[in-house]
Amino acid sequence: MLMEDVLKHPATVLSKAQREQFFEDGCAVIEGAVDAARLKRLQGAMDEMVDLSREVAEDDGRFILEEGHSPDDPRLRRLVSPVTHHPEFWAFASESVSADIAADVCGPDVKFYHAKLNFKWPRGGHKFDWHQDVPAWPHTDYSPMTVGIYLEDCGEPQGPLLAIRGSHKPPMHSMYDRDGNWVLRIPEEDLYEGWRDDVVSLTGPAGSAVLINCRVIHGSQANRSDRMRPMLLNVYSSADSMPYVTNPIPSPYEGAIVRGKPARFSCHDPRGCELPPDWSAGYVGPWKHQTGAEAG
Ligand SMILES: O=C(O)CCC(=O)C(=O)O
Repeated sequence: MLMEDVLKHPATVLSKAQREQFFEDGCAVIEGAVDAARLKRLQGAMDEMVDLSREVAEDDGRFILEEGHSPDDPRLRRLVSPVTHHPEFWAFASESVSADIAADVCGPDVKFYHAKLNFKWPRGGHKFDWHQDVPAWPHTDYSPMTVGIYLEDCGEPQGPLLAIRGSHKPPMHSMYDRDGNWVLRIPEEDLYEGWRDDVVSLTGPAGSAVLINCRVIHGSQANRSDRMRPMLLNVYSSADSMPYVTNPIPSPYEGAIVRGKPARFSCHDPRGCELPPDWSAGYVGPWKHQTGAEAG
């Protein structure tokens, strides 16, 4: 659904100002979005999954490990598709404020696409280079967006998500380098003059929701602190937005309608989208592709 049609529907959880900020900037932070009881359950599910990772010695499609990971000292970069591995995560993605927020910015009919739980372990947690999300998973329109939830407090030292305000509006950058390799990375020298003035640091206490438009340029720094930075990321679109490449993070819930009803007609934005490599042979996660990041 296109933005002008979304705005014809009243918002249910976002204020008018928050919704306008999201459409104008391509990003927003909603503090206190997740209630204390739900947050505790999500943290419990996360702890259970981290415990399970102790038995894992190398990336296995479920966990992407950070170097130094061991049974006594688990260090993770990502739990791939948390909705597949613990019911609490699917309950959250489908029944909670996460889907309500998506409905406020995607329109009343909302489709789930995929999820991930990104970690930045204390004194580590790799930086994420500047990139745009949607070239990794193009859809017929640009309604897809991510609801990110900080499961612990996230201030500057923890490596919060950073976004370049308004960068969802101009034509998108290529996620390939000059040699044609998919790098999911925008070199800073390719950004416009004065871009640093538009960087917003999306910090927030545990339970904050960070909203990210699928075209907005974003990234994050390493975690310089002694506290972990877990961030749950649920990706949704309008029900009438159709993905047309293999989902890099498939799950049994891909395409589930979590608000409203399924679409009868697809929505098409006239702006095309750069295509990613073929993910049908598997997806290794972004770190392997980003120049300078070690393999995950
Ligand atoms: O975890 C982060 O800091 C960045 C996440 C991100 O940009 C992504 O998954 O696309």
